[in-house]
Amino acid sequence: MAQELAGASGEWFRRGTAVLPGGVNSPVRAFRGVGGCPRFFVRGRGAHLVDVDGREYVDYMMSWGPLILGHAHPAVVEAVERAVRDGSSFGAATPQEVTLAETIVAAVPSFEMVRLVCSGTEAGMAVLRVARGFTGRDRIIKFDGCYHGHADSLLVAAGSGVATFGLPDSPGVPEAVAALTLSLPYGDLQAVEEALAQDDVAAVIVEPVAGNMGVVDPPREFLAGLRELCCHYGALLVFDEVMTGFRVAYGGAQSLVGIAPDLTMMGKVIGGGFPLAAYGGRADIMRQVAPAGPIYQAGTLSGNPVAVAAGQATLDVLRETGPYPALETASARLADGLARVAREAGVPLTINRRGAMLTAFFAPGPVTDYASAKSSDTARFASFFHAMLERGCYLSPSQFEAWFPSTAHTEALVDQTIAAAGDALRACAADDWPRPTQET
Ligand code: KE4
Repeated sequence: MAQELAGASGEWFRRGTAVLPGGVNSPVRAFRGVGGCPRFFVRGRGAHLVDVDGREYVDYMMSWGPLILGHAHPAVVEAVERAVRDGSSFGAATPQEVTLAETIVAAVPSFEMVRLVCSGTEAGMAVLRVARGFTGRDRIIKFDGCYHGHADSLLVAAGSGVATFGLPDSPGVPEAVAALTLSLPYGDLQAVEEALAQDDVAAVIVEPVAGNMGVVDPPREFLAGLRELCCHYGALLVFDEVMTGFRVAYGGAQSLVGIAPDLTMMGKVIGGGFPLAAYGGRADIMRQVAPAGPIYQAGTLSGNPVAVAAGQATLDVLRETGPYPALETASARLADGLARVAREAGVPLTINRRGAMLTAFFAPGPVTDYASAKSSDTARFASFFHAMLERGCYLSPSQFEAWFPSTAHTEALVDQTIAAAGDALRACAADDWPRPTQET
């Protein structure tokens, strides 16, 4: 694969592809969705990233959501430095993990108990096993376009028909496992009721605000309808708040919609940029988790003291400073500005936003589910992504991801981004949406 690669990033990408699958440690980083050479970064500070060539960018990918306070926030850095001086890992209980658990339980309305793990995927694996163990049922319902990590039961595509059970969404996922998961259209309560009436289902798992098809709010009564249906049919309702938790509100999306799921998985913000995630909810369910109960789940680095220090510092700053009104103002300014410059450039753009997470779909819209999200012009997104890269703005390298403004994204940086976007859109339209300069 002949590649003309840009600068030192190109050299690191060439070296990386020799020893890392695709040159990266997580697929979306490889720029396959936008073409060109992925950037390799050496430093983050506030709202900015600096790459190996010394180029600085205003960052909206923000490590995919954890960095709601920006890169290298002083309170997080100081807490981590202090913690690591006392040792990096004990593999034993620490007071700090109890304190963080108390903080999370106090913040999230449906939490009576919580278990700390190391990634959203691990939290997803755990909530499914706990739901299956608690209900004695095997089937799971998820929704098209929602992503809950790469556990086998959750890497499942929609069946050929709405009612047919899942098909593996990756080689290596056994058909027998995929067949236990049904993926339904996001927002389709009737499909959910038909599925729940047809089979005993252990859990319905949903992103309360979708972020992995791009940002999509569910229909108004969808979540309340899921709550009612799960109660009626004895399935557990699981909210995946890995992305929304402590981002859209201190208590997560569930605190905004006033719905209490039975279990919730969390990640990203609660780790403050370190490998820390969690799952929790009703005490009667969580008490079934080993060693309190028989459902096994474990982890060498679960509740790691350094990661816990980063998470605690992050949640403490969020609780003490209450940045959500300012995040809402800055994110709304950004969304409105992007919509304005797209109109001025004559480019159909649909901006979906919930709090400090938003997506600019290259589609006339509305974008209300996976099918309408997939109608976006990904080629135009790719051109726009590279035009913004050239103008010093780093976006999430996929049309089907979100922008994650942080408290470090000042009004001046937002206005700078809007101006860059207007210039990028006009340039792309004038050049008929060029493909990225470095072909992969
Ligand atoms: P992790 O295993 O990546 O920590 O979490 C999985 C996960 C679970 N639930 C939701 C709602 C998520 O958004 C994620 C992970 N998000 C992706 C980006 N949308 C992480 C980026 C990546 O895969 O590299």
